[in-house]
Amino acid sequence: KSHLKTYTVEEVGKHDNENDGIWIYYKEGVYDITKFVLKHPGGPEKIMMAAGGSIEPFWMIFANHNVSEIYQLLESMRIGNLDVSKDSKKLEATEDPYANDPKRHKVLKVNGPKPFCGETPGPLLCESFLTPADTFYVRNHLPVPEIDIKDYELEIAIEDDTKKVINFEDIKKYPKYTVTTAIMCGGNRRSEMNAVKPLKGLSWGVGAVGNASWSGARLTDVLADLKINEDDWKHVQFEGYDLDPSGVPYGGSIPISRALDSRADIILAYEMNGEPIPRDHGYPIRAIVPGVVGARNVKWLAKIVISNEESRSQFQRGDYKGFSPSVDWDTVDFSKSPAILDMPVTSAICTPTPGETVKLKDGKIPVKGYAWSGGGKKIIRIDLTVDQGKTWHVAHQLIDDENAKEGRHWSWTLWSAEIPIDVDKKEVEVWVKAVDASYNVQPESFENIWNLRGLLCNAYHRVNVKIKK
Ligand code: MTE
Ligand code: MO
Repeated sequence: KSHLKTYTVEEVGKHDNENDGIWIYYKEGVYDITKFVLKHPGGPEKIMMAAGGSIEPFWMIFANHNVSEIYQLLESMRIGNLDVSKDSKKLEATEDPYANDPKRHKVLKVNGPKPFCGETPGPLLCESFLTPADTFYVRNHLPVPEIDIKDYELEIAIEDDTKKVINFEDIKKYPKYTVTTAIMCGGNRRSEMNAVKPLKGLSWGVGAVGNASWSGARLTDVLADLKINEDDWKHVQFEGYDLDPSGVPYGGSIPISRALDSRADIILAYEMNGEPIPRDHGYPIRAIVPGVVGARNVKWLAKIVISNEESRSQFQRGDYKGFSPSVDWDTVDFSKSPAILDMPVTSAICTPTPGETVKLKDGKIPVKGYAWSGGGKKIIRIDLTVDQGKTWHVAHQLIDDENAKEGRHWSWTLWSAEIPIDVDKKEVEVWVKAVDASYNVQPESFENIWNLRGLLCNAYHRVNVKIKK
């Protein structure tokens, strides 16, 4: 790096716009990111916050950048060294914005420490119909906000016009309604799609999903006195109390027709499995939108906006969307795909785990897992094969929410099966696919559903198992 020019903090600071070029510095390197800004997966606005300055404080917030690929990418844009000698402005150690995050259960497999992202191990997942809050997967995009329940406020607005501000006690006054639903991250099972062709994003296994009972006020009850006409508006936006460094909250939105449909069972939840919602899962109030991608279940709910526009959040408009397998980061246009709402049918084998050795019992191996379909569609069948589809076995035991009404099967289905294995087999690949009430079936392979963000990863789940006689 010694042949490169040395720049002062002031010189870098002049390059904070397209005309002069967009530079940033990181530790002792100076980088020209002008061409990269538009390609930034997190959106150009986000990376522009660092223009002309240090990227370090932002990477402390968006700590998913702390991976070697990103350091390499940055290094490829290096144009110089930062003058640290006479640079009195050397940044003092910035305080860790995640210092106040809650403690997590050790069993969660950490996919990213800051923001915290951790999943439930498969074998634990299929042990209980209701996933305990402590071992429920966590997907945060920012530090967990610290909220004192006495100060908690929820603002409800129509476009820019605040209609009311209610507190925690006000929300508890509405009839208490309980809904049992799975929540699944749009990137669940991404590691399998990543194996086909590398993706950007957290490498989730099968555990970015959980099923819990949530209690709170119905959204339709809370909105009732606003007398909203469904034909006048298009979206209901949710904003969280978690803010990025520029003060923009996490957000998401759902269509107005869904929000105003009491049978969509959307609630402003204050309990998870009968207890106050833990901090990681949205304390004190979180939106529960059954059947849809995890991202719209906004935690630490701060604001609800009735609007003609979708949420402006990056996570609504610039992420959590699907694309053709041929679209890459140079050609992607996020405005061209609709935001994911209902999730497609999926299933996964939770035991045995990939590579596990299983002992034959009466010539069979036991297999357990989950299945789920978005939009309230019931799971009607689980098919398994150990011979690449020549013979299919139907899982015999299905545990789901027996009380769920038609079209409101929000919970997952846990299933189990014992599959006969040929005596001479030392190794088999177990495949599973689920069928939902609309006879939607999972796609066979990841090749043809690959998409650059690694979302909607619902191809057959295939697990290689070693057999012990
Ligand atoms: N809400 C807020 N305010 N901030 C977030 O980062 N993450 C979303 C959603 N709601 C998120 C949020 C995503 S992408 C998912 S998958 C779920 O919360 C995860 O919920 P959990 O952490 O309770 O499992
Ligand atoms: Mo997610």
